[in-house]
Amino acid sequence: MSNYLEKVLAEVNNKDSHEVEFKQAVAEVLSSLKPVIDRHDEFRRVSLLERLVEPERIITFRVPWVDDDGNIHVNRGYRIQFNGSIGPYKGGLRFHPSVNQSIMKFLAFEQTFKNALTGLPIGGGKGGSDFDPKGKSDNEIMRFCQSFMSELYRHIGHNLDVPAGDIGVGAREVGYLFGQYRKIKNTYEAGVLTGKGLSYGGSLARKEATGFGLIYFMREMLKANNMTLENKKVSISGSGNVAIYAAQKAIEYGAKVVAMSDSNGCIYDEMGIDLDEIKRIKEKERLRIKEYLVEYPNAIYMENTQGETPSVYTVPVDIVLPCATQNDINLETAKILVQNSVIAVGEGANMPTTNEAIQYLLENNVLLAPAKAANAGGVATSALEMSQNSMRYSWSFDEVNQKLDMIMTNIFNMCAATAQEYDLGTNYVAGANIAAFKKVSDAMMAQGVI
Ligand code: NDP
Ligand code: 2IT
Repeated sequence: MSNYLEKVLAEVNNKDSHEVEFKQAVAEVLSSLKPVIDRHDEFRRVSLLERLVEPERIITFRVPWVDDDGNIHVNRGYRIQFNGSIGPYKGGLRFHPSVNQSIMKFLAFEQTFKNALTGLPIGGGKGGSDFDPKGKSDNEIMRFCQSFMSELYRHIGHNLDVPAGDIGVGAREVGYLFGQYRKIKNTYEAGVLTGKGLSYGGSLARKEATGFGLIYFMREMLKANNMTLENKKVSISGSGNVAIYAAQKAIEYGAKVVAMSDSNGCIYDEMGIDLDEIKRIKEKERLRIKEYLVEYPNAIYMENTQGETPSVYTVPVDIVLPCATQNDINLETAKILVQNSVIAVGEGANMPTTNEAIQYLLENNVLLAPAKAANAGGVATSALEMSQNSMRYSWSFDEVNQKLDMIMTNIFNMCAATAQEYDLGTNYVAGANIAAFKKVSDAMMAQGVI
């Protein structure tokens, strides 16, 4: 690493020493940037990296709500407006008990680069709460969302900051959030949230976009290495929004999805998983994945054990798609994947692979589709939703899907071309980091020291 990069990284490590995930995300990006920083001393002269790692604004707020028995609870809400140089802050909301400032900052930092890669005019942001939606009634979810928006509304707007979904936040939650925003502001500002329902300004194909986009990226990455998805065995960590639609598109391309998971454990179905049954269990009934055994008693269920490799990564497959949460694949897990001769890993989740595991996978010639490029289809389609809202018009499913495919293909080509330009072979991780950095830094340089 260059002296300048090392200095900035040391400052982050020192200033934000308790923010483990944020430090990890910054180290991952900065460690790729040496060739660019070495060529351009002007970044150091205007303290560009120091500004790049400091969020423009961090908002935290109290979220009180009343459960069905009349008990009062208090959660913490966040919105991190990380970098607005390319457009309004854009990024999802995560409701999960693990949410804290470090996780919010890492997600908003990653989002800044991801959004730049889409080529669309969106800056980077993220938000959420340590609220746990599991086991809550529909009314409790609604009251929580209303309380959350009663504070968030003053910080967002279609030209300012546009939230969407992430873990624990889907169409139901976005609906309640939008309703409360509309009520408080007394205006129909459709483009203030994305991932909306189709009856009130949502975009066709937004629900499918992150998973489909991941597979479009994977298709291009395999093609560039003379392979296809046909007849490949796939395991997918998670069974939420990203996991389900990644599975659907992979199956459409002739792959066989043999394993999927939730936070409790994994199902393995040698015959290929019945995705309609997964949709019923997870999307509709919001049950545990173990329920799959009721219809398919011949499938195998493996419960996760605390501290041990999640079972979904132990099954023999060609392609692995982590679509659950951060740091799912550590070095030990990466070694298992290499032992099992996995060809490719596609990151549907944000930062699912630790930095040591990334290194190990790349050294062992596993093709790695990095999150900030490979899962950008969701936010890209959110930006298409914003376009449609501005036009007061909506495109057909095919039209949106075609645009998504083109965007993902462009992103892959950009990562590959950048890797080639800097002599990095098939290191698409560094390719994505450098390509994204160039876009964000160009916009920041042009706008002066702010
Ligand atoms: P969902 O809430 O729909 O699904 C999350 C899935 O991950 C569930 O199956 C959940 O299991 C599982 N999971 C396992 N372990 C954990 C854990 N420790 N914390 C949280 N979830 C866990 O979320 P999404 O599918 O929307 O998001 C999945 C990943 O994709 C996240 O990393 C998100 O940031 C990323 N992403 C999402 C985008 C989107 O458009 N939604 C866009 C780009 C990235 P269980 O049911 O047991 O909770
Ligand atoms: O991580 C992500 O890119 C998302 N959760 C989607 C964000 C969005 O604004 O659609």
